[in-house]
Amino acid sequence: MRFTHVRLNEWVKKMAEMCGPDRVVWVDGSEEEKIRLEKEAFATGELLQLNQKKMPGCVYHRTAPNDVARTEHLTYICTSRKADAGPTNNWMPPKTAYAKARTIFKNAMKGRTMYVIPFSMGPVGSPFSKIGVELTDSIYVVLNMRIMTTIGTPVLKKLGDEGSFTKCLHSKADLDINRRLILHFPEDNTIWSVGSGYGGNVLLGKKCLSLRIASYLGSQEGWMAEHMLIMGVEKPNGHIVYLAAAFPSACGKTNLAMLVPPKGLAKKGYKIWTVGDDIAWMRIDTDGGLWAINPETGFFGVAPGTNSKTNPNAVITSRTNTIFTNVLLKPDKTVWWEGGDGPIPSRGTDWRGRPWKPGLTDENGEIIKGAHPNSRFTAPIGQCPTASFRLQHHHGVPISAIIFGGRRAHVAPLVYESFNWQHGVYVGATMASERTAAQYGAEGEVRRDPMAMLPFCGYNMGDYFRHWLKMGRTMDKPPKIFNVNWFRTDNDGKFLWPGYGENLRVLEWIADRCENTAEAHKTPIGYIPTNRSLDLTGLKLPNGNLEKLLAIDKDVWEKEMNAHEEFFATFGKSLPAELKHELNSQRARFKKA
Ligand code: O2Y
Ligand code: MN
Repeated sequence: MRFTHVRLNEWVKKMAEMCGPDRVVWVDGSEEEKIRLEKEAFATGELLQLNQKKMPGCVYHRTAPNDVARTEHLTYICTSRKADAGPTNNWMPPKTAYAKARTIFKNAMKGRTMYVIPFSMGPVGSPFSKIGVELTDSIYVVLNMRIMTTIGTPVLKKLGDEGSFTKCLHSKADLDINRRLILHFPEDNTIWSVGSGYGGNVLLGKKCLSLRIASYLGSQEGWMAEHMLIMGVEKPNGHIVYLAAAFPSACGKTNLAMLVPPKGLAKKGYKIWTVGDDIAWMRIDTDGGLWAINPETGFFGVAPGTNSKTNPNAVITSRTNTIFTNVLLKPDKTVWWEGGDGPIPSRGTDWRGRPWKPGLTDENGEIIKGAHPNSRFTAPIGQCPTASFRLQHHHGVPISAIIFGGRRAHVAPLVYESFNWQHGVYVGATMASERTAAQYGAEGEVRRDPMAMLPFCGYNMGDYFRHWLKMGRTMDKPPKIFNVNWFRTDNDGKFLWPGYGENLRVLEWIADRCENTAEAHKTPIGYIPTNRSLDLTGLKLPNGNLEKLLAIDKDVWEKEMNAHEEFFATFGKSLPAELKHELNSQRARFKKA
């Protein structure tokens, strides 16, 4: 393949001059290349080959102990004006950011290879898709990008001589957290990431491009980049209703995206189709409706807690051709994690590379985990038993409903439908989740996370809300907007709803509402199911639970709406007036009720 894209060549040359690699290799995406890169990484210890009899095509990787999750405090939006990054983002002026990072990138790739990865987020050639080129000194990154996106020659071909692309530069450098920066330059369509070798910090097509840069591009070009799963609910009559759903972390987004229908509903003919588990790019199509693609081709899923009960489809998906990061390595070169299948191994090597056995404690008497809580599997979406047949469709799938959700013990009912798009935007903008005991921080503390985009919106969130409102006005047939809460508890802290596959009962109601075939009654916060409109066939819900799940407590909501007001105040003048109006209208409805 001849490289005829002058701007691309010049940029690669310039970045190589700064980073000083021993060689530059253009990635073609072929199978031979994958085998060659794996072999090289096995030789250096960057990767370990797993048991090929039990786990064909699977490999193992450990990251530095200080480098195990996205580092939000080191993540910046670098716009000329601070106001354009808004109150929810870290901001640095572009000039300062480039200068700071340049000193870290300088000769950071000495003795290493710089890989040039052309990649397409979305099917190559689709009007939804965007091309990026990531330069990296990590084979682990190349192999992950290979699963998560389409890479190599077909993308370069599509780029041609002058196609536009996001410039993505990454170096592990010395993995020093004090010299780690994740920088986004929306005005330059550029991302620079240095000092990390893990996940969202380095797979630059994922959060950095597909959410932060893409949300900015979407606001300029009239489309939406959202932190949402996409799934199809096939009804017994064969009609598939597509939903997009946003949840903060620790709400089971990946599990929901590939849910297994409970027996009763499966027997009726319900089926699930997985389009994506993390990101949705949505455009208004010629029918005036909203259509979505998943720009990714893989899952970067959390391993702990994933098992044949919580997510059988993820277990099947990650049996082959999967990269495991920071999980426990067993003596037979297979893997395990807390909350995984099978018996707890009697010994192994933990995610830090230390000998491990159950019950080991650290100097504070805390149990040492075999797998890091944020350990991951990177697996191709095509291997998922419920993978949608429309994954490669250039216009994606038509979205009938948008679902917001969070983990709320007492506030939100199991499900409610907003009155209209504008009210739905208010519901999304006030989304929140309560911390679990497993999360860092005070248990029960409420964290606002509008549209689950707080760490991922690449521009001022007030303007982002305004963009949502405008998209609604532009559509002939906007999707209906719902809110769900699988985590409501009784006074003893016991969950009222069984969750997992049973969540399909709620999705069924949502799908039926989209087709105007399910009953609801009006409350001050929106429409909720009538007692008989939720399909509970075969579910033994304890007496009284449904009423508790759907209850709306006026006093609790009074406090909640005060919190909304406080949250809105943090946006100052950038908050669209429509959202304050929705809050006031909701208050008035409660007064009247
Ligand atoms: O910690 C990381 O680097 C990964 S974060 C992540 C990965 C896959 C899907 N979603 C997320 C997230 O933080 O929302
Ligand atoms: Mn995510």
